[in-house]
Amino acid sequence: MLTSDRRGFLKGTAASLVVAGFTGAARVAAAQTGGPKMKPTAQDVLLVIDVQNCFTPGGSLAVKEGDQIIPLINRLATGFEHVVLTQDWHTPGHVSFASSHPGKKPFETTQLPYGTQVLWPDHCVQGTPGADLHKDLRIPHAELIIRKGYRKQMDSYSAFYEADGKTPTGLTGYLKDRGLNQVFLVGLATDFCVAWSAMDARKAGFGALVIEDACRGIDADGSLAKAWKDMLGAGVKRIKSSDLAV
Ligand code: VGL
Ligand code: ZN
Repeated sequence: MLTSDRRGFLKGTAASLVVAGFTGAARVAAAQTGGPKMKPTAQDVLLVIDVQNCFTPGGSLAVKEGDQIIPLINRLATGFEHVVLTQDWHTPGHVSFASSHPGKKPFETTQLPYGTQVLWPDHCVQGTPGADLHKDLRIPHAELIIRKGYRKQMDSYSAFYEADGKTPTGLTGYLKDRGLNQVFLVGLATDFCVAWSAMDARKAGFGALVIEDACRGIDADGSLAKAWKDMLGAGVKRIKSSDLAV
């Protein structure tokens, strides 16, 4: 039952709760799935991270089951007025590529001026098919595509700040200018670009919720468990698509 008490308890949660207009049957359905669902508002934005050919099966840095989330992302997107996409967008010979460091292999690390860098297979090179958004991604109403990682000497997992933690991509300003204050994240990879973007969203003052079943991770060396721990510590909320009324 949605007593006023329960409403009070839930007041701080994201998005608006679908309360008014529930039929008896809908109310029961909501109760069975663990309570009322969140409905995205006009101040919420869905941030779709790096759903690109390189990160899906057949790509050079393929994330396991990376293509399986695409139908879910397409459906979730219909429930959001505002959607922003990102594209990992590296120069040839990018500093994050193992091939740019003689003697190094993919998934090893190296020290760079901004910190420890994991070295990757070549991926998402500007203007190549691998950098294209996946052909099954269908979000025609997306309002912005933000590219990142385009400086040869600096990586950017995050959609908000490059790997030095201070060079802005411009997304913070864009969202603030448009009055958007809360970000729902989906896409690839949970433990790298999704996690860094979610934590930086908090750092920039936004609410951040990761829809976990609409993400897939790389999980190199325990990175997935660490990413969730770090995200929760930064105030990122971990939700499921079934928590949303979309
Ligand atoms: C990503 C590794 C390297 C990602 C991008 O999208 O998570 N991961 N570049
Ligand atoms: Zn990259």
